[in-house]
Amino acid sequence: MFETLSDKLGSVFKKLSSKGKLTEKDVDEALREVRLALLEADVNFKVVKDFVSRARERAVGGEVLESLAPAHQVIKIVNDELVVILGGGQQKLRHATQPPTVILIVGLQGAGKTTTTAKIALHLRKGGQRLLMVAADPYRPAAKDQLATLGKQIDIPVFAEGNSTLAICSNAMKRAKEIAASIVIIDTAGRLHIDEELMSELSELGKRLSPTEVLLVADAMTGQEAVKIAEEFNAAVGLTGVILSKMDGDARGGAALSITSVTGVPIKFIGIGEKLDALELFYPDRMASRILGMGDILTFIEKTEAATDEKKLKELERKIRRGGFDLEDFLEQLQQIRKMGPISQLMEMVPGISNLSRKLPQGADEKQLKRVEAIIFSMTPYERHNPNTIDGSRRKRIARGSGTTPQDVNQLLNQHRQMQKLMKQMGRGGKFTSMLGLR
Ligand SMILES: Nc1nc2c(ncn2[C@@H]2O[C@H](COP(=O)(O)OP(=O)(O)O)[C@@H](O)[C@H]2O)c(=O)[nH]1
Ligand SMILES: [Mg+2]
Repeated sequence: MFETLSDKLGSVFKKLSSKGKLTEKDVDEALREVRLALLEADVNFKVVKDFVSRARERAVGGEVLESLAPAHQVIKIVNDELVVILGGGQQKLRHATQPPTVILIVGLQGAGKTTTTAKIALHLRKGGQRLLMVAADPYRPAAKDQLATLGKQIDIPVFAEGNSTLAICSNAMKRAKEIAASIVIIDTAGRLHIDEELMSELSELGKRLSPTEVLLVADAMTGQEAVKIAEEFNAAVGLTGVILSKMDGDARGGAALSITSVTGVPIKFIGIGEKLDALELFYPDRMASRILGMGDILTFIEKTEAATDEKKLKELERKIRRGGFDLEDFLEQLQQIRKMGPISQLMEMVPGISNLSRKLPQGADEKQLKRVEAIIFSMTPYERHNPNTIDGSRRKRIARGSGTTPQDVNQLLNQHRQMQKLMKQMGRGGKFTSMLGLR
Protein backbone atom coordinates (compact mmCIF):
# COMPACT_ATOMS: atom_id res chain seq x y z
CA MET A 1 0.00 0.00 0.00
CA PHE A 2 1.44 3.36 -1.08
CA GLU A 3 4.94 1.90 -1.37
CA THR A 4 5.99 4.01 -4.34
CA LEU A 5 4.77 7.25 -2.88
CA SER A 6 6.24 6.43 0.52
CA ASP A 7 9.65 5.83 -0.99
CA LYS A 8 9.59 8.99 -3.04
CA LEU A 9 8.42 11.23 -0.22
CA GLY A 10 10.89 9.59 2.12
CA SER A 11 13.82 10.60 -0.06
CA VAL A 12 12.47 14.14 -0.55
CA PHE A 13 12.27 14.63 3.20
CA LYS A 14 15.60 13.02 3.86
CA LYS A 15 17.22 15.52 1.57
CA LEU A 16 15.31 18.36 3.19
CA SER A 17 16.20 17.27 6.72
CA SER A 18 19.89 17.12 5.91
CA LYS A 19 19.88 20.81 5.12
CA GLY A 20 19.22 22.31 8.53
CA LYS A 21 18.19 25.87 7.78
CA LEU A 22 15.85 26.11 4.81
CA THR A 23 15.32 28.81 2.24
CA GLU A 24 12.16 29.43 0.29
CA LYS A 25 13.93 27.88 -2.67
CA ASP A 26 14.59 24.68 -0.73
CA VAL A 27 10.92 24.41 0.16
CA ASP A 28 9.87 25.04 -3.42
CA GLU A 29 12.21 22.40 -4.70
CA ALA A 30 10.96 19.89 -2.16
CA LEU A 31 7.34 20.65 -3.00
CA ARG A 32 8.09 20.26 -6.68
CA GLU A 33 9.32 16.76 -5.90
CA VAL A 34 6.30 16.07 -3.73
CA ARG A 35 4.14 17.14 -6.67
CA LEU A 36 5.90 14.72 -9.01
CA ALA A 37 5.62 11.92 -6.48
CA LEU A 38 1.88 12.47 -6.15
CA LEU A 39 1.38 12.55 -9.91
CA GLU A 40 3.39 9.36 -10.26
CA ALA A 41 1.16 7.81 -7.63
CA ASP A 42 -1.70 8.52 -10.04
CA VAL A 43 -3.33 11.19 -7.91
CA ASN A 44 -5.79 13.40 -9.78
CA PHE A 45 -3.89 16.41 -11.19
CA LYS A 46 -6.33 18.97 -9.81
CA VAL A 47 -6.04 17.46 -6.34
CA VAL A 48 -2.25 17.61 -6.64
CA LYS A 49 -2.32 21.23 -7.74
CA ASP A 50 -4.47 22.33 -4.81
CA PHE A 51 -2.42 20.22 -2.43
CA VAL A 52 0.86 21.82 -3.44
CA SER A 53 -0.45 25.36 -3.41
CA ARG A 54 -1.94 24.95 0.07
CA ALA A 55 1.23 23.32 1.39
CA ARG A 56 3.40 26.03 -0.12
CA GLU A 57 1.34 28.80 1.35
CA ARG A 58 1.82 27.35 4.81
CA ALA A 59 5.45 26.30 4.39
CA VAL A 60 7.14 29.44 3.18
CA GLY A 61 5.90 31.57 6.07
CA GLY A 62 8.58 33.01 8.32
CA GLU A 63 7.58 30.91 11.28
CA VAL A 64 8.35 27.65 9.53
CA LEU A 65 11.58 28.74 7.93
CA GLU A 66 12.83 30.34 11.12
CA SER A 67 11.94 27.48 13.42
CA LEU A 68 14.77 25.26 14.57
CA ALA A 69 13.43 22.23 12.75
CA PRO A 70 12.03 23.66 9.52
CA ALA A 71 12.25 20.37 7.65
CA HIS A 72 10.04 18.73 10.20
CA GLN A 73 7.59 21.55 10.07
CA VAL A 74 7.41 21.03 6.31
CA ILE A 75 6.85 17.31 6.81
CA LYS A 76 4.11 18.10 9.26
CA ILE A 77 2.46 20.42 6.77
CA VAL A 78 2.59 17.77 4.05
CA ASN A 79 1.16 15.30 6.52
CA ASP A 80 -1.68 17.66 7.46
CA GLU A 81 -2.52 18.27 3.83
CA LEU A 82 -2.50 14.54 3.12
CA VAL A 83 -4.99 14.11 5.92
CA VAL A 84 -7.13 16.80 4.31
CA ILE A 85 -7.23 15.18 0.88
CA LEU A 86 -7.85 11.79 2.45
CA GLY A 87 -11.00 13.25 3.94
CA GLY A 88 -10.04 14.77 7.30
CA GLY A 89 -11.61 12.75 10.07
CA GLN A 90 -12.79 9.19 10.23
CA GLN A 91 -16.35 8.74 8.94
CA LYS A 92 -18.36 6.15 10.77
CA LEU A 93 -21.24 4.18 9.33
CA ARG A 94 -24.57 5.78 10.07
CA HIS A 95 -27.27 3.88 11.84
CA ALA A 96 -30.97 4.37 11.24
CA THR A 97 -32.88 5.91 14.12
CA GLN A 98 -35.58 3.34 13.43
CA PRO A 99 -34.00 -0.12 12.82
CA PRO A 100 -33.22 -1.82 10.60
CA THR A 101 -30.35 0.16 9.17
CA VAL A 102 -30.23 -0.54 5.44
CA ILE A 103 -26.88 -0.58 3.69
CA LEU A 104 -26.94 -0.70 -0.09
CA ILE A 105 -23.74 -1.97 -1.67
CA VAL A 106 -23.19 -0.84 -5.26
CA GLY A 107 -20.38 -1.04 -7.79
CA LEU A 108 -19.14 -2.63 -10.97
CA GLN A 109 -18.73 -6.34 -11.43
CA GLY A 110 -15.58 -7.71 -9.89
CA ALA A 111 -15.04 -4.66 -7.67
CA GLY A 112 -15.52 -6.77 -4.57
CA LYS A 113 -19.15 -6.08 -3.63
CA THR A 114 -20.10 -9.58 -2.52
CA THR A 115 -16.90 -10.12 -0.57
CA THR A 116 -17.23 -6.69 1.03
CA THR A 117 -20.86 -7.34 1.97
CA ALA A 118 -19.74 -10.31 4.02
CA LYS A 119 -16.78 -8.40 5.44
CA ILE A 120 -18.99 -5.57 6.66
CA ALA A 121 -21.52 -8.01 8.09
CA LEU A 122 -18.78 -9.73 10.05
CA HIS A 123 -17.40 -6.39 11.21
CA LEU A 124 -20.80 -5.16 12.38
CA ARG A 125 -21.68 -8.37 14.13
CA LYS A 126 -18.59 -7.92 16.27
CA GLY A 127 -20.24 -4.72 17.40
CA GLY A 128 -23.23 -6.72 18.57
CA GLN A 129 -25.57 -6.16 15.61
CA ARG A 130 -28.01 -8.70 14.24
CA LEU A 131 -27.53 -9.01 10.51
CA LEU A 132 -29.25 -10.04 7.34
CA MET A 133 -27.42 -10.16 4.03
CA VAL A 134 -29.39 -9.88 0.81
CA ALA A 135 -28.33 -11.18 -2.62
CA ALA A 136 -30.25 -8.77 -4.83
CA ASP A 137 -29.05 -10.13 -8.12
CA PRO A 138 -31.79 -12.03 -9.94
CA TYR A 139 -29.75 -12.36 -13.14
CA ARG A 140 -26.86 -14.51 -11.96
CA PRO A 141 -27.69 -17.50 -9.79
CA ALA A 142 -23.98 -17.80 -9.07
CA ALA A 143 -24.10 -14.46 -7.29
CA LYS A 144 -26.62 -15.79 -4.81
CA ASP A 145 -24.59 -18.95 -4.28
CA GLN A 146 -21.45 -16.93 -3.65
CA LEU A 147 -23.08 -14.85 -0.93
CA ALA A 148 -24.78 -17.94 0.54
CA THR A 149 -21.40 -19.64 0.83
CA LEU A 150 -19.87 -16.63 2.56
CA GLY A 151 -22.92 -16.43 4.83
CA LYS A 152 -22.37 -20.03 5.92
CA GLN A 153 -18.72 -19.33 6.63
CA ILE A 154 -19.54 -16.57 9.06
CA ASP A 155 -22.92 -17.89 10.13
CA ILE A 156 -24.96 -14.90 9.01
CA PRO A 157 -28.30 -15.45 7.19
CA VAL A 158 -28.60 -14.68 3.49
CA PHE A 159 -31.87 -13.79 1.78
CA ALA A 160 -32.44 -14.09 -1.99
CA GLU A 161 -36.13 -14.81 -2.69
CA GLY A 162 -37.86 -12.95 -5.50
CA ASN A 163 -37.77 -12.62 -9.25
CA SER A 164 -36.68 -9.01 -9.55
CA THR A 165 -34.26 -6.82 -7.68
CA LEU A 166 -37.08 -4.80 -6.16
CA ALA A 167 -39.06 -7.89 -5.18
CA ILE A 168 -36.02 -9.47 -3.51
CA CYS A 169 -35.41 -6.30 -1.56
CA SER A 170 -38.95 -5.78 -0.34
CA ASN A 171 -39.24 -9.46 0.63
CA ALA A 172 -35.94 -9.08 2.44
CA MET A 173 -37.25 -6.16 4.48
CA LYS A 174 -40.14 -8.32 5.66
CA ARG A 175 -37.74 -11.08 6.61
CA ALA A 176 -35.58 -8.57 8.46
CA LYS A 177 -38.60 -7.67 10.61
CA GLU A 178 -39.38 -11.31 11.30
CA ILE A 179 -35.90 -12.09 12.52
CA ALA A 180 -35.49 -8.68 14.18
CA ALA A 181 -32.38 -7.87 12.19
CA SER A 182 -30.87 -4.53 13.16
CA ILE A 183 -28.89 -4.19 9.95
CA VAL A 184 -29.69 -5.30 6.40
CA ILE A 185 -26.86 -5.30 3.87
CA ILE A 186 -27.93 -5.52 0.25
CA ASP A 187 -25.44 -6.81 -2.30
CA THR A 188 -26.63 -5.55 -5.69
CA ALA A 189 -25.89 -6.76 -9.19
CA GLY A 190 -22.98 -5.19 -10.99
CA ARG A 191 -22.13 -4.61 -14.61
CA LEU A 192 -18.85 -4.63 -16.42
CA HIS A 193 -19.36 -1.00 -17.34
CA ILE A 194 -21.64 1.72 -16.16
CA ASP A 195 -24.88 1.63 -18.14
CA GLU A 196 -28.20 3.43 -18.05
CA GLU A 197 -30.17 0.39 -17.05
CA LEU A 198 -28.07 -0.36 -13.99
CA MET A 199 -28.14 3.24 -12.86
CA SER A 200 -31.89 3.62 -13.21
CA GLU A 201 -32.45 0.33 -11.40
CA LEU A 202 -30.21 1.43 -8.53
CA SER A 203 -31.78 4.84 -8.34
CA GLU A 204 -35.24 3.23 -8.22
CA LEU A 205 -34.00 0.93 -5.46
CA GLY A 206 -32.69 3.95 -3.62
CA LYS A 207 -36.09 5.64 -3.75
CA ARG A 208 -38.00 2.57 -2.59
CA LEU A 209 -35.69 1.58 0.24
CA SER A 210 -34.32 4.94 1.35
CA PRO A 211 -31.19 3.18 2.58
CA THR A 212 -29.22 4.58 5.50
CA GLU A 213 -25.99 4.07 3.60
CA VAL A 214 -25.25 3.73 -0.09
CA LEU A 215 -21.71 2.44 -0.29
CA LEU A 216 -19.75 2.14 -3.50
CA VAL A 217 -17.21 -0.64 -3.61
CA ALA A 218 -14.45 0.48 -5.95
CA ASP A 219 -11.32 -1.39 -6.93
CA ALA A 220 -8.37 0.68 -5.71
CA MET A 221 -6.10 -0.92 -8.27
CA THR A 222 -7.92 0.83 -11.09
CA GLY A 223 -6.68 4.22 -9.90
CA GLN A 224 -8.33 7.20 -11.57
CA GLU A 225 -10.86 4.88 -13.19
CA ALA A 226 -12.22 4.24 -9.69
CA VAL A 227 -12.55 7.98 -9.20
CA LYS A 228 -14.52 8.33 -12.43
CA ILE A 229 -16.80 5.47 -11.46
CA ALA A 230 -17.39 7.07 -8.07
CA GLU A 231 -18.36 10.34 -9.73
CA GLU A 232 -20.89 8.62 -11.96
CA PHE A 233 -22.43 6.49 -9.25
CA ASN A 234 -22.61 9.49 -6.97
CA ALA A 235 -24.40 11.53 -9.62
CA ALA A 236 -26.86 8.73 -10.36
CA VAL A 237 -27.66 7.25 -6.96
CA GLY A 238 -26.09 9.53 -4.35
CA LEU A 239 -23.35 7.82 -2.37
CA THR A 240 -22.84 8.13 1.38
CA GLY A 241 -19.47 6.44 1.32
CA VAL A 242 -16.83 4.59 -0.64
CA ILE A 243 -15.11 1.35 0.19
CA LEU A 244 -11.83 0.93 -1.61
CA SER A 245 -11.21 -2.75 -2.14
CA LYS A 246 -7.93 -4.43 -3.05
CA MET A 247 -5.79 -1.81 -1.35
CA ASP A 248 -3.43 -4.68 -0.58
CA GLY A 249 -2.61 -4.93 -4.27
CA ASP A 250 -2.33 -1.23 -4.91
CA ALA A 251 1.19 0.16 -4.65
CA ARG A 252 0.33 3.63 -5.88
CA GLY A 253 -2.68 4.85 -3.97
CA GLY A 254 -4.04 7.31 -6.53
CA ALA A 255 -7.66 6.32 -5.97
CA ALA A 256 -7.45 6.68 -2.21
CA LEU A 257 -5.74 10.04 -2.48
CA SER A 258 -8.16 11.51 -5.00
CA ILE A 259 -11.60 10.03 -4.56
CA THR A 260 -12.82 12.10 -1.62
CA SER A 261 -11.42 15.41 -2.89
CA VAL A 262 -12.96 14.84 -6.33
CA THR A 263 -16.35 13.49 -5.30
CA GLY A 264 -16.84 14.83 -1.79
CA VAL A 265 -17.74 11.30 -0.70
CA PRO A 266 -15.76 9.93 2.26
CA ILE A 267 -13.90 6.62 2.22
CA LYS A 268 -15.38 4.58 5.05
CA PHE A 269 -13.52 1.29 4.77
CA ILE A 270 -10.66 -0.25 2.86
CA GLY A 271 -10.38 -3.88 1.79
CA ILE A 272 -6.92 -5.29 2.32
CA GLY A 273 -7.22 -8.91 1.32
CA GLU A 274 -9.50 -11.70 0.18
CA LYS A 275 -10.23 -13.04 3.64
CA LEU A 276 -13.38 -11.85 5.36
CA ASP A 277 -11.55 -10.14 8.19
CA ALA A 278 -9.45 -8.14 5.73
CA LEU A 279 -11.45 -4.96 6.15
CA GLU A 280 -10.24 -1.84 7.94
CA LEU A 281 -11.97 1.31 9.01
CA PHE A 282 -10.47 4.17 7.10
CA TYR A 283 -8.59 6.71 9.21
CA PRO A 284 -7.20 9.58 7.11
CA ASP A 285 -4.64 10.54 9.75
CA ARG A 286 -3.27 7.04 10.20
CA MET A 287 -3.19 6.58 6.46
CA ALA A 288 -1.21 9.80 6.02
CA SER A 289 1.42 8.77 8.53
CA ARG A 290 1.55 5.36 6.96
CA ILE A 291 2.27 7.05 3.63
CA LEU A 292 4.93 9.27 5.12
CA GLY A 293 6.42 6.43 7.10
CA MET A 294 7.24 9.08 9.64
CA GLY A 295 5.18 7.91 12.54
CA ASP A 296 7.99 8.64 14.95
CA ILE A 297 8.48 12.24 13.99
CA LEU A 298 4.77 12.95 13.87
CA THR A 299 4.40 11.34 17.26
CA PHE A 300 7.16 13.56 18.51
CA ILE A 301 5.52 16.68 17.17
CA GLU A 302 2.26 15.60 18.74
CA LYS A 303 3.93 14.89 22.03
CA THR A 304 5.59 18.26 22.13
CA GLU A 305 2.31 19.90 21.33
CA ALA A 306 0.50 17.90 23.99
CA ALA A 307 3.12 18.50 26.64
CA THR A 308 3.22 22.18 25.95
CA ASP A 309 0.82 24.15 27.97
CA GLU A 310 0.37 27.40 26.10
CA LYS A 311 -0.51 29.36 29.22
CA LYS A 312 2.45 28.05 31.15
CA LEU A 313 4.75 28.93 28.29
CA LYS A 314 3.47 32.48 28.27
CA GLU A 315 4.03 32.74 31.98
CA LEU A 316 7.48 31.32 31.59
CA GLU A 317 8.30 33.80 28.88
CA ARG A 318 7.29 36.63 31.16
CA LYS A 319 9.45 35.29 33.95
CA ILE A 320 12.41 34.85 31.69
CA ARG A 321 12.13 38.38 30.48
CA ARG A 322 12.13 39.56 34.06
CA GLY A 323 15.11 37.35 34.78
CA GLY A 324 13.07 35.46 37.38
CA PHE A 325 13.56 31.93 36.12
CA ASP A 326 14.09 30.14 39.41
CA LEU A 327 14.72 26.54 40.40
CA GLU A 328 11.01 25.86 40.70
CA ASP A 329 10.59 26.79 37.04
CA PHE A 330 13.70 24.85 36.20
CA LEU A 331 12.16 21.76 37.76
CA GLU A 332 8.90 22.30 35.98
CA GLN A 333 10.65 22.67 32.66
CA LEU A 334 12.52 19.44 33.20
CA GLN A 335 9.30 17.69 34.11
CA GLN A 336 7.63 18.99 30.99
CA ILE A 337 10.44 17.62 28.90
CA ARG A 338 10.26 14.35 30.74
CA LYS A 339 6.55 13.98 29.98
CA MET A 340 7.56 13.63 26.36
CA GLY A 341 9.48 10.41 26.91
CA PRO A 342 13.07 9.30 26.92
CA ILE A 343 15.06 12.42 26.28
CA SER A 344 17.83 10.97 24.19
CA GLN A 345 15.27 9.46 21.83
CA LEU A 346 13.36 12.69 21.53
CA MET A 347 16.47 14.72 20.94
CA GLU A 348 17.50 12.45 18.12
CA MET A 349 14.20 12.78 16.35
CA VAL A 350 14.50 16.44 15.69
CA PRO A 351 17.68 17.91 14.26
CA GLY A 352 16.85 21.43 15.45
CA ILE A 353 16.39 20.30 18.99
CA SER A 354 19.42 18.07 18.91
CA ASN A 355 21.46 21.19 18.23
CA LEU A 356 19.85 22.82 21.21
CA SER A 357 20.42 19.80 23.38
CA ARG A 358 24.13 20.34 23.10
CA LYS A 359 23.64 23.74 24.66
CA LEU A 360 21.43 22.42 27.42
CA PRO A 361 22.96 21.15 30.65
CA GLN A 362 25.13 18.18 29.83
CA GLY A 363 23.79 14.68 30.23
CA ALA A 364 20.18 15.65 30.60
CA ASP A 365 19.11 12.06 30.65
CA GLU A 366 16.58 10.20 32.73
CA LYS A 367 18.82 9.33 35.65
CA GLN A 368 20.17 12.82 35.88
CA LEU A 369 16.67 14.18 35.78
CA LYS A 370 15.61 12.08 38.73
CA ARG A 371 18.61 13.30 40.68
CA VAL A 372 17.88 16.90 39.80
CA GLU A 373 14.34 16.41 41.00
CA ALA A 374 15.49 14.89 44.26
CA ILE A 375 17.84 17.80 44.89
CA ILE A 376 15.25 20.47 44.19
CA PHE A 377 12.67 18.65 46.32
CA SER A 378 15.13 18.79 49.23
CA MET A 379 15.28 22.57 49.07
CA THR A 380 12.99 24.90 50.91
CA PRO A 381 10.68 27.06 48.78
CA TYR A 382 12.79 30.04 49.77
CA GLU A 383 15.88 28.34 48.42
CA ARG A 384 14.15 27.37 45.21
CA HIS A 385 13.17 30.95 44.55
CA ASN A 386 16.52 32.34 45.63
CA PRO A 387 19.21 29.89 44.56
CA ASN A 388 21.90 32.49 45.21
CA THR A 389 21.37 32.15 48.94
CA ILE A 390 22.42 28.50 48.92
CA ASP A 391 25.73 28.50 50.76
CA GLY A 392 28.03 25.74 51.94
CA SER A 393 25.96 24.59 54.90
CA ARG A 394 22.69 24.68 52.98
CA ARG A 395 24.38 22.72 50.22
CA LYS A 396 25.40 20.03 52.68
CA ARG A 397 21.90 19.79 54.12
CA ILE A 398 20.31 19.53 50.66
CA ALA A 399 22.82 16.87 49.61
CA ARG A 400 22.06 14.80 52.67
CA GLY A 401 18.31 15.16 52.12
CA SER A 402 18.47 14.04 48.52
CA GLY A 403 21.08 11.32 48.85
CA THR A 404 23.56 13.22 46.72
CA THR A 405 26.82 15.07 47.33
CA PRO A 406 27.40 18.82 47.78
CA GLN A 407 29.21 18.68 44.43
CA ASP A 408 26.04 17.39 42.79
CA VAL A 409 24.10 20.25 44.31
CA ASN A 410 26.72 22.65 43.11
CA GLN A 411 26.60 21.22 39.63
CA LEU A 412 22.86 21.65 39.52
CA LEU A 413 23.14 25.26 40.62
CA ASN A 414 25.66 25.87 37.86
CA GLN A 415 23.41 24.23 35.30
CA HIS A 416 20.53 26.36 36.39
CA ARG A 417 22.63 29.49 36.12
CA GLN A 418 23.75 28.44 32.66
CA MET A 419 20.23 27.72 31.52
CA GLN A 420 18.99 30.98 32.99
CA LYS A 421 21.58 32.83 30.97
CA LEU A 422 20.72 30.93 27.84
CA MET A 423 17.05 31.54 28.30
CA LYS A 424 17.54 35.21 28.92
CA GLN A 425 19.31 35.43 25.58
CA MET A 426 16.62 33.59 23.74
CA GLY A 427 13.84 35.08 25.78
CA ARG A 428 14.58 38.43 24.26
CA GLY A 429 11.92 39.22 21.72
CA GLY A 430 9.69 36.46 22.99
CA LYS A 431 11.48 33.90 20.91
CA PHE A 432 11.71 31.27 23.56
CA THR A 433 8.83 29.10 22.46
CA SER A 434 9.61 29.28 18.80
CA MET A 435 13.17 28.41 19.63
CA LEU A 436 11.98 25.09 20.92
CA GLY A 437 10.10 24.63 17.66
CA LEU A 438 6.94 24.33 19.64
CA ARG A 439 4.89 26.65 17.52
N1 LIG B 1 -6.78 -9.00 -2.63
C1 LIG B 1 -8.04 -8.62 -2.47
N2 LIG B 1 -9.01 -9.23 -3.18
C2 LIG B 1 -10.28 -8.83 -3.02
C3 LIG B 1 -10.62 -7.81 -2.10
N3 LIG B 1 -11.95 -7.62 -2.15
C4 LIG B 1 -12.42 -8.52 -3.06
N4 LIG B 1 -11.41 -9.23 -3.58
C5 LIG B 1 -11.47 -10.28 -4.62
O1 LIG B 1 -12.02 -9.72 -5.80
C6 LIG B 1 -12.74 -10.68 -6.52
C7 LIG B 1 -14.13 -10.17 -6.85
O2 LIG B 1 -14.85 -10.02 -5.67
P1 LIG B 1 -16.44 -10.10 -5.60
O3 LIG B 1 -16.82 -9.84 -4.20
O4 LIG B 1 -16.93 -11.36 -6.21
O5 LIG B 1 -16.82 -8.87 -6.53
P2 LIG B 1 -18.27 -8.41 -7.03
O6 LIG B 1 -18.40 -8.89 -8.43
O7 LIG B 1 -18.22 -6.91 -6.97
O8 LIG B 1 -19.27 -8.98 -6.12
C8 LIG B 1 -12.79 -11.92 -5.64
O9 LIG B 1 -11.82 -12.83 -6.08
C9 LIG B 1 -12.41 -11.40 -4.26
O10 LIG B 1 -11.77 -12.38 -3.48
C10 LIG B 1 -9.57 -7.18 -1.36
O11 LIG B 1 -9.75 -6.24 -0.56
N5 LIG B 1 -8.29 -7.63 -1.59
MG1 LIG C 1 -20.96 -10.14 -6.56
